[in-house]
Amino acid sequence: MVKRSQLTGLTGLAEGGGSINIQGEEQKQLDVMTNEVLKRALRFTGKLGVLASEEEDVPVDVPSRKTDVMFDETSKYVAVFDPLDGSSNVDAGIPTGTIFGIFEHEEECVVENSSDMTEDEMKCLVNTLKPGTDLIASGYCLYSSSCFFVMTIGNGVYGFTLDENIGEFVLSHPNIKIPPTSKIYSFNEANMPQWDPPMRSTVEKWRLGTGASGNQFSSRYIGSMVGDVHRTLLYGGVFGYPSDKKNKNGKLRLLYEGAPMSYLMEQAGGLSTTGTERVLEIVPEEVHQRVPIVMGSRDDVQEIIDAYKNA
Ligand code: AHM
Ligand code: MG
Repeated sequence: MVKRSQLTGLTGLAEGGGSINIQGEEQKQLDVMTNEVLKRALRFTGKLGVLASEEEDVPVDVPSRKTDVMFDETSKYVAVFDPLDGSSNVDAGIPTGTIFGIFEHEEECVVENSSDMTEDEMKCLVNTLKPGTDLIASGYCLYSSSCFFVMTIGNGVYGFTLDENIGEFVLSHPNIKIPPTSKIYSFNEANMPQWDPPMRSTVEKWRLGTGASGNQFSSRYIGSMVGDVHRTLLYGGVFGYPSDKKNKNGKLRLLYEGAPMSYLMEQAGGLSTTGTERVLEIVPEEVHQRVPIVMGSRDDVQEIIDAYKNA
């Protein structure tokens, strides 16, 4: 859909700009449609109990398990996802992606009417929100010059490339390991004056080549987390959206952006921190909660953690 969107009238805002998600962001047509496609595809696996999405106000109980023969006691997984991350870029043909995480969920939430939930029903659904340390799988799909599918099930990171000639994802990047030190940082540098002093001073050192590694850093920033994280995993680097004066929790969402990507990053031998906390250990209190993030090559992220510790 993304690839053909310029030809099929799927560019631009949903409902001519009238569709706003719970976070106050205008939804693009593709945000809405990719969310629907994912919901439907996940539902048809028959293994899904609850899902939470960037484009849904609250966690959603996958309906009619009781009556639908496809659903049985194996419907025990919770899927969290951002259906089209970086969608502000999509009309210009810049890479976008889908981010997902999978949790196990023992308790069954029976929701009678999802548009009018009782407090208990809502509590049950919110209880499905777990810290990243409980993820049993996570990954992303990157829609770029190739379509990549990169995932972990807790034993390393594996990258697949879609071979359109045969319609299959082919293992192209077995056991991805991020280089331990790097020369690339990837932040929205326009926010730098607003960053916390330890963050700012470390990046200033990297610019000058006076940081711990002595490397003179270069800057790469697409503004699409999936693309920036993909490059960071393969080439090494530090990607982030740190806390700033205006946005204490940065911009990225914990549940379906921060935690799944942090799980991948750690599985590839890298680190992911808020500056003061391991991102994977943060227990979400709400679906769309934001979290400051600095992730990537181990030694460089450690330098940021040390700078916060010493501050
Ligand atoms: P989105 O989920 O609404 O697309 O926002 C997330 C995106 C990330 O892909 C990217 O890292 C970040 O927002 C870029 O933000 P900014 O434009 O402030 O640099
Ligand atoms: Mg996003």
